Amino acid sequence: MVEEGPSYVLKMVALGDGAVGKTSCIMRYTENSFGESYKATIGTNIAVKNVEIELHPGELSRAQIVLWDLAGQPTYKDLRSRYMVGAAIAFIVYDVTRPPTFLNVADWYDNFITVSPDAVVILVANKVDREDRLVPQEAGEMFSRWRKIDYIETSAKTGENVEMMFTKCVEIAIRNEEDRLG
Ligand SMILES: Nc1nc2c(ncn2[C@@H]2O[C@H](COP(=O)(O)OP(=O)(O)OP(=O)(O)O)[C@@H](O)[C@H]2O)c(=O)[nH]1
Ligand SMILES: [Mg+2]
Repeated sequence: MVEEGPSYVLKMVALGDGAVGKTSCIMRYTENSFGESYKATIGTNIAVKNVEIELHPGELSRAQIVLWDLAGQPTYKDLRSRYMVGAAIAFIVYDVTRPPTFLNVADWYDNFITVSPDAVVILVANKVDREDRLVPQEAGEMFSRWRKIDYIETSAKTGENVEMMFTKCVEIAIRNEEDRLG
């Protein structure tokens, strides 16, 4: 018998430079779809995903994940810090074929952690399906060890690790919430 556990509403924000694949990861996760053509996100889009997670054997927790997809283009900088407020989770994405998007990860991280210091953060190396990869795995692992955050390699195109990335963050965020509530 699986019993009904508590339910949670978690705000999750997508961070990272323009065209790294934030919207694509969200689309893969929420609709299991992918598009090759690039349409820059204008301002913010919000998507919702309901999940059920068996964190403790025999007890099903429900979570509604409210995904805030923020535009990565620099013009939206002011808007973004306001949108980061109250996030339980952030995923910071870079494009492994474009080193500058990796070099900006530290800025994304610092800006976010100032606004939401207790949130769960995961670093996402996206587009690992591409043959022209330039940012090695070691670079992402270095950042992850330095800032003590999780690191995962994904492809929104093939779907590799995308669901796992979201599930992992949600599980950690729920555990944190449980600890906080006692
Ligand atoms: N090969 C490959 N292409 C990808 C992948 N993820 C995204 N893309 C492509 O990269 C481009 C940008 O993807 P988006 O998801 O729109 O990027 P974004 O980070 O939301 O960009 P902004 O909304 O401008 O901040 C699109 O052309 C996608 O098809 C991936 O894993 N592999
Ligand atoms: Mg987008």
